[in-house]
Amino acid sequence: MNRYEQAKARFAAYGVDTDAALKKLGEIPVSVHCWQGDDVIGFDGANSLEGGIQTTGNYPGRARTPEELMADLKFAFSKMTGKKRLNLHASYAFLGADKGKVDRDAYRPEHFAPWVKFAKEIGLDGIDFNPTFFSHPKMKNGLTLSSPDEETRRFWVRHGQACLKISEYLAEQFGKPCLMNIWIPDGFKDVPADRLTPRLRLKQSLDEILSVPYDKTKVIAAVESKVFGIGLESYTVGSNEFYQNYAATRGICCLLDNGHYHPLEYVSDKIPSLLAFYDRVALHVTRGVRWDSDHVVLLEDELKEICKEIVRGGAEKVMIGLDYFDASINRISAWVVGERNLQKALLFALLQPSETLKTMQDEGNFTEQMVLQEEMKTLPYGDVWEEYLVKTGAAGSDWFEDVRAYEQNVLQKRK
Ligand code: RNT
Ligand code: ZN
Repeated sequence: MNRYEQAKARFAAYGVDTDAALKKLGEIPVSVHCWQGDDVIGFDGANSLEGGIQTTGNYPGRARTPEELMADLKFAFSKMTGKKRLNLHASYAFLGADKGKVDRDAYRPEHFAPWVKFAKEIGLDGIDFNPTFFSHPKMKNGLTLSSPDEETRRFWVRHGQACLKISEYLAEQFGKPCLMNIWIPDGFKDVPADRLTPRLRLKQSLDEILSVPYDKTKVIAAVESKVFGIGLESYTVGSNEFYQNYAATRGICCLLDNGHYHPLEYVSDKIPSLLAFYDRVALHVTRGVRWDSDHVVLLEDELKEICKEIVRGGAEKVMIGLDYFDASINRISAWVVGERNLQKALLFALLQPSETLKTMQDEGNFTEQMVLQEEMKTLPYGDVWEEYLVKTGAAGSDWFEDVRAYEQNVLQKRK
């Protein structure tokens, strides 16, 4: 018996089918964010990140052009595993001759055609999309969709509307729905004089965006709440309560970013709470260290709990996306480590004897439930993971050697 066969027998003793788990793992799509490669700068004119978020670090090799970002992404994807999608921001438009002439409120599907070509060439499952409501001169006093300045507010509404059309195009190109996630930075550094009116304006703006006809089977619109941003510590217009009620009353989706809550609130607990009311829920998987710092996703307990809830709730109901940006280490490695950790955590979740554990819970058999949960923690997951890499032809655990070579041959030459 080889190591996988031995592991398979160990899991089988608990009623867990490792072959079935590996098959399922290969079917769960993960949307990989394009913005880890260039520190969230984009191609449409920004040279710094604005809107309460920040990348820290100065590691050499940031992608500075669309060509560099695509090359890096292609290389990073070759070291990842499983079914993957690309998560794009509007600021990554290919404007070509429209550069300097067409602003974000008039971006069109054709500005994203090179991304479609790229994603198809490297065999991705589809593209998800995000309007970019930050790092742009049309933000006024830090506000976009909630701005009291009508011209500013209307500009950003038109941006959202343009993005709905682009999302619809992306869905059509792959024959799969496109998640369009709305996150805005709007908020205040200090004690607000009015907490309600900005929210009423945001509500109106979102209604205006969603009033353009779009095919709801193609575009899944989502809203991402947040508790605070850097320099916007006292108030966030798009709070959790605001967006959950908005999504519920408008029939759209909530996106949960696990860096966007107080440290003792857990997204693993929010997923099933929302699934009690919504058909689906979207995620931004990240790792906040003391704040929404967007560190690389590591294989930690909360990630495992999140993945257990994804698997238990029905993986097709949870749209998984990654959202982190570390500029202090090799950016390709950051991409790959985070994506592989998510896959490992999904595998861990798929290898739990979930039905047995549920029955124990229902029967009030909490002693045995604890014993089994703890016993499961030391089973040979690594051997099942290695089998997955072999079966899917994914890069082995020595993938970093190639990243080191890429750093020397490509990244270090970017000066
Ligand atoms: C910011 C949000 C948002 C962004 C990306 C770039 O706090 O998490 O999702 O990180 O859209
Ligand atoms: Zn996010």
